[in-house]
Amino acid sequence: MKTYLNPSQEQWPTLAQRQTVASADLNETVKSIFSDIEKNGSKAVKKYTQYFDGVTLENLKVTTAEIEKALTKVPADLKKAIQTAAGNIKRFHQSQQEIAKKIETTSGVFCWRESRAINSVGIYIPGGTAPLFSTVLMLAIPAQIAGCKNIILCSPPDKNGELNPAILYAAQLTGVTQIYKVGGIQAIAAMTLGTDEIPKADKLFGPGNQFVTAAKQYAQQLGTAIDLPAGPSELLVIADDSCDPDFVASDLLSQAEHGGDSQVILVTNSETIVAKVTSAIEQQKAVLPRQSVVEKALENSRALVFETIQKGIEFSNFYAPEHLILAVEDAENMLPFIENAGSVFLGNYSCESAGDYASGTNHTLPTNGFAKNYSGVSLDSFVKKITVQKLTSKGLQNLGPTIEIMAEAEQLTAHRNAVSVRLQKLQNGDYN
Ligand code: HSO
Ligand code: ZN
Repeated sequence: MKTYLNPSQEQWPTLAQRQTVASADLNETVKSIFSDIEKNGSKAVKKYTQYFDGVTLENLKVTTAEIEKALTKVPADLKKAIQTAAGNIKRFHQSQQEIAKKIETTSGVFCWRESRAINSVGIYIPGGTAPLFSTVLMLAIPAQIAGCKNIILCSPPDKNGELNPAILYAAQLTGVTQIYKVGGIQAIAAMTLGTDEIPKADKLFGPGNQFVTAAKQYAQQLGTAIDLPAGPSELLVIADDSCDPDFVASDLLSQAEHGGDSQVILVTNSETIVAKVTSAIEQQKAVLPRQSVVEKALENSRALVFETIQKGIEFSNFYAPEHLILAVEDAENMLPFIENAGSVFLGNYSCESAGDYASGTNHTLPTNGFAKNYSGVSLDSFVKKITVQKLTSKGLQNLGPTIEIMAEAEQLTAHRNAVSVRLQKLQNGDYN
């Protein structure tokens, strides 16, 4: 980790830069797979599964028998841990349910908002080295609370044509309605377009590699909503003398282990802390199984020493991290100064892993500076808000003249008339 002492404001944009992955232009590939799947449905999906995942599948849908078999393979303690996490995630997302507040803006004019679930949501769970069954919890639980009718899950099959048992356990625990053994561009295309086997989703969720990301972007162009612009994981830790360098090192490593493109940043007011954290990183790293991934991530990570923690917070707001740990004295009092961050962790005991797995908050968060203008996934991501109004005759009499004047000024006479015909009849005594 390279250290910068009191970096000037001019250096901030460079220091806030994320690694730019030279992403191949995948658009043509994405388009051709989408159009093949549109024409040939699940026959095409199976063809790509054979080509990209190396397995020939007769059925893409995971059967009840397969789920039951998988459930026997998940160790009891893992099942229990998943249940505990699911309980907390459920409680936190249930607390986001809004009770419609009806307000009277003018006497006799009532306005309110109601939530309705998005009918069909598609959840993509990547396969590969780390089977993210925790992401199943983060996406399916709020979908279930929202009342989404179809909760479709797609994940790439392994070489034996199977899905990770913990993914299946989490899916059946959280009310996923259909599970398919499909990954990559073909999964996103199938959920965007709908096939003879896989239903069409109204909104797509979940992380993925550059193929999945490109496919989700294309899906968005076709009118299917997506959760967030995807990007590699990141963590910024602000630490002062009250921190424990071992804790800080463990947090930085926990995020660095996600991928070589992850970025972790230490912001502090003391060079001694940088030295202590760096040596703790060296020690802890030595026994990590994903050491090479961690090392790659640390190459594009940095330690920044500012004169004051306040200045460090300014940098953090500029960087807008996905995750922000405040390992500082009186962390809670610092919170009002935090303007841009996906999720904040207060004090020495709030490790990022808690939010990744089990405390209750969602781990699908804005990366790459998008915390400046996006929120993480929440119950809101699975609903639409419908506004409703009701005007009584008195309400229309009170507000009508305002509407008439505005419509007249916009030269929209029919708009004005919609008020005038009513007011006229009310004045005539046609209605009471
Ligand atoms: N830190 C990841 C989520 C995750 N961590 C899943 C472990 N499993 C989101 O940035
Ligand atoms: Zn993580």
